[in-house]
Amino acid sequence: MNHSCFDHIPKIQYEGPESDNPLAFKYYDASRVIMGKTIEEHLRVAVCYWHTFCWDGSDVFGAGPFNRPWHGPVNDNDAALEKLDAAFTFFEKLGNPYFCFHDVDVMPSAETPGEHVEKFHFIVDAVEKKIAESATGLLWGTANMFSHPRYMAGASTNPDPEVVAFAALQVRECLEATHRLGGAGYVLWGGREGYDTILNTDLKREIAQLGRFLTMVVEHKHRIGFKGDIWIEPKPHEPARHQYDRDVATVYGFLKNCGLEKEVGVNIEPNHATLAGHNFEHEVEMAMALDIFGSIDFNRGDPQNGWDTDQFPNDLRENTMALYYILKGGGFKNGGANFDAKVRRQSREVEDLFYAHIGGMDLLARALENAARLLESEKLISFVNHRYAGWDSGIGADMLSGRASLEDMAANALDTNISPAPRSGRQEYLENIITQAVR
Ligand code: XLS
Ligand code: NI
Ligand code: NI
Repeated sequence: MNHSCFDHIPKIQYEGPESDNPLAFKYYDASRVIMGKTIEEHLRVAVCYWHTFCWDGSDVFGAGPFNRPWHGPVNDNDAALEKLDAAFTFFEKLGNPYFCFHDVDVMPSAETPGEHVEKFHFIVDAVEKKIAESATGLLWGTANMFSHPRYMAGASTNPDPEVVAFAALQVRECLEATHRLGGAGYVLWGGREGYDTILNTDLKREIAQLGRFLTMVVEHKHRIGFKGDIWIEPKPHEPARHQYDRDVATVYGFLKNCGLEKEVGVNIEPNHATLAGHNFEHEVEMAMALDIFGSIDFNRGDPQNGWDTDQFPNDLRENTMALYYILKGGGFKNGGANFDAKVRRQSREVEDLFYAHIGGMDLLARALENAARLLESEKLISFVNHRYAGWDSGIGADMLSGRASLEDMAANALDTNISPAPRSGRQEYLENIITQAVR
């Protein structure tokens, strides 16, 4: 059933860059082909359930001003079904091919383990029907193991194994639901896996718990035959002072330590990258280099403060850079472009949800075109290849292949009396190439 709250919103169409219609795409032309794939196939856009359909606009200073037409007074089965109607009506109008959800986003509130399972199953049945009738599928699912007070000291890293058992129940249920709903991936964001003070924390034990839990999740994935990917979402802090999944490189070290680097990848969020002191493209390229690139939670932070403000992306240069490295690395496979972004608190009308997503999709389509042009021109790549060309043969190639030892390298330096000439890194020249490519 369609929800009537969007009756006044037309189906969002592509009208081209000259259009003045705020409820139309200017750049996101879903079926346009770029480098052999349509824009829709490249980006695999997803709308997130939590910020868009669950959040009521509340912040730490006050109650939520949104008053969404689909938010009932109590979060029971009927309210969950109404929210589901609203979500799929929104997807139909926007034309996004995917969505993402946490278990608790879609289901009515539940307290006990039995209640959780019963209520989750009830709504997953309804979600399955919706997906079957609509053009929007599931990109990824995840379990929310951070909002309920039971998780205040973490989920799998909790000092109390009973809390970990509850987390195991949620993950088992949500992973199985994701599988059943045809999801392409399953995400584990660290939530409260970290700590606020070392004074009450057995760090070594917590890391062991985290590793064992992840191993159990991977085992279960194989047991049920889920063919999608599992991704960890790095974040350096917030909510905990120290989060174990700090950034892509830290996650990789952790995966290596557990022997799971071939099993688990990363879901990168630009606002988390900047909180970790990196930029977006650094995290993308690091994941590509380590072969753990999975998916992206597109958003942006505020350069002047240190929070996860989760604003919709609007920086064309930043996103051109990120998409360049995504395309260069082969693009999305199971992953996609999820908008883990929320409208500002005063943007309280349903139109604002459309403006936000239209803007984000237009931005990504434009950034994708820029990135494709950059890649096809080979300007950056040929510069970089030339810069490292010395490694293709001679002592450089011998060192990398393991044929040359430290001794061989040192002897080579003496024998050939090397005197390497300093060369320009040409940063400004390269930045100008980006300036020219960003349109
Ligand atoms: C929070 C995270 C969260 C994950 C899903 O900062 O971005 O929204 O994406 O649990
Ligand atoms: Ni996220
Ligand atoms: Ni976030």
